Amino acid sequence: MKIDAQPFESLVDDFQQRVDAALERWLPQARVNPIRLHRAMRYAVLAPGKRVRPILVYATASALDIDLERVDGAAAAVEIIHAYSLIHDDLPAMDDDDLRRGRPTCHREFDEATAILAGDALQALAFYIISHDPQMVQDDTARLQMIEKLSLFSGSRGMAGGQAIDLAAVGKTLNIAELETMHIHKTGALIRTCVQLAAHSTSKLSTTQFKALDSYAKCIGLSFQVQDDILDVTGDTATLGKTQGSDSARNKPTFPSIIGLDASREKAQELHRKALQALSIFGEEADILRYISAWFVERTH
Ligand code: GRG
Repeated sequence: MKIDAQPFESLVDDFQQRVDAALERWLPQARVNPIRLHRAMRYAVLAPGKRVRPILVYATASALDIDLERVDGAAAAVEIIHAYSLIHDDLPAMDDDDLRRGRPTCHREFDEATAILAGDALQALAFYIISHDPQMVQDDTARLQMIEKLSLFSGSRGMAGGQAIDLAAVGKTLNIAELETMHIHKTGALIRTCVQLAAHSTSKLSTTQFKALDSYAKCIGLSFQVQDDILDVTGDTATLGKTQGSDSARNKPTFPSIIGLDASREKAQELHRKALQALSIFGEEADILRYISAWFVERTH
């Protein structure tokens, strides 16, 4: 299916601006004590990232005709969890990276202890937002479901677990199934959360629709990572805003290193096709989600 990208590009810009405003509202001011910690939190979150995860929250909400202010908190919370994961991932004890989003990593700009604390405090802030935001759906059961999903998918059975598998895999030979399992957790789980948080913001969704959206999210969560691995080989550091080739330099298993570049591209396209297939029960109201799936496999950074 060919989607006319133009109307969606400006919608995505709107979503980016919208989440930036929400993040600004929720983040502690830099002049408030403890100043250094708050500056580090703001530095990491407000750095120029793509805002893929909040965009997905808003896109799912708009496909489901949910008022966007109802998901501002969810959009901010997933981006904040993502920012915490990047801070910790870049630490010397993990990937030991110097560059993130085109800037020095948080521990390089501040110091290791501040970076660890900034990650910790951001994780707590995300849960504060989800449990507190007065604009969110006024249904305690739905709010609890969102807290449950965010904690499950970002914890040891989701993103943090994927990171543990990743660290254990350095220098090892993984087969494609093992690599997929790692990425389904490390990258896919938080992307899946984005769609589910929006879906829990309405009571009008049938189980079939919820499952279809979840299948879509699983496909694009993995395609995003396949494309990330491809870009680690084909991208350049300036465009990526992080060090190109860092995965292969660290001897990390990636899709191109296991199945080759061409098969990796085909894999990304296959996941894109499956994502579109999962959305087949929805009409053109879900075109924004179809566009996002295409964007994930065509992006250059
Ligand atoms: C430390 C608990 C813990 C988890 C770390 C997300 C993660 C798990 C590590 C980041 C390293 C990495 C390359 C993960 C793969 C997911 C990914 C592609 C992250 C980068 O996300 P983008 O491209 O980044 O959305 P921006 O900067 O645009 O937000």
